[in-house]
Amino acid sequence: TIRVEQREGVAVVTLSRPDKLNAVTPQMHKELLDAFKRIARDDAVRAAVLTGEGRAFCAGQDLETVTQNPDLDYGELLRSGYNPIIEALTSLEKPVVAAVNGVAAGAGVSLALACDLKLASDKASFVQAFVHIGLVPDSGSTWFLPRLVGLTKAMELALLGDKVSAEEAARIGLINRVVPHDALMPEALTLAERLAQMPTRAIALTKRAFYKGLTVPLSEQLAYEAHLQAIAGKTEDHREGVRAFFEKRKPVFRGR
Ligand code: LHQ
Repeated sequence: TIRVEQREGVAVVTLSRPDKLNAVTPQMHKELLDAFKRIARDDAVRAAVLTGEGRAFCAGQDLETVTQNPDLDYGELLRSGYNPIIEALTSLEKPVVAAVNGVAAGAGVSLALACDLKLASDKASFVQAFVHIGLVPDSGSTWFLPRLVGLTKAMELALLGDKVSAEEAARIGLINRVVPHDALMPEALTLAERLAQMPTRAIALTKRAFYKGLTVPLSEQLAYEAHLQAIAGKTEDHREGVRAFFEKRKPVFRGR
């Protein structure tokens, strides 16, 4: 239900149930978690792209799996299905680019929000669909939304569940940038390839710092930055960066 391709230091993960708008099944949970665990372990991969096949990015939970199983424990579905994937994305020590190719709904939006940089096609849209079926935003949406767009807008998106265009999503800071539909994958790959040649350790530590910083007081964050900088300062890539600066040449970072 997903495809993983590898090229030039970049892994491309494609949600692949196009006839179901890439709605998420238990099988897809398993495959996604597996894919990001493998990406985490593979030193040759230094960036990832997450996208969807066909006209949708991801329609969220496959609601057929819900109706087929009236005893389904939703808490458990989140704890064992979605949450580990969201944590795998945010804790991945490599940058992840979301290439939102079409509509994203429910937990499909959450998947995109858990990526580090978010590009969207001009045909993409974002729907906090949960409220339309009497559910709470999940898979991190209640955490990400107010942090990304502020509480005022987050409340509006979640309570009304209106479809937001890619352009509006970029304007409110839900995503980084909108690109013409046909340029989406080329741009996402160019961006990921660029990231794959950057100092991977520093990027990993930066991700960690930002996520921690969202939940701690400044004094604690200053101490954490000092801790992380001590680690970054010992990397080969840091030494190479400084050397290249004085030699007035482009640095060659190896991700260690
Ligand atoms: C679908 C789906 C879908 C199955 C379109 N499932 N078939 C959930 C449950 C429990 C606990 C844990 O957490 C979660 C997390 C969640 O993600 S809850 C939110 C689940 N997602 C939704 O409620 C979104 C439902 N879908 C939609 O609102 C629309 O389909 C969107 C906005 C995604 C796209 O709209 P359109 O472009 O107008 O397409 P469509 O509605 O015509 O859909 C096309 C087909 O895909 C259609 O089937 P059909 O046989 O008529 O062609 C839909 O039934 C099917 N489909 N989403 N999530």
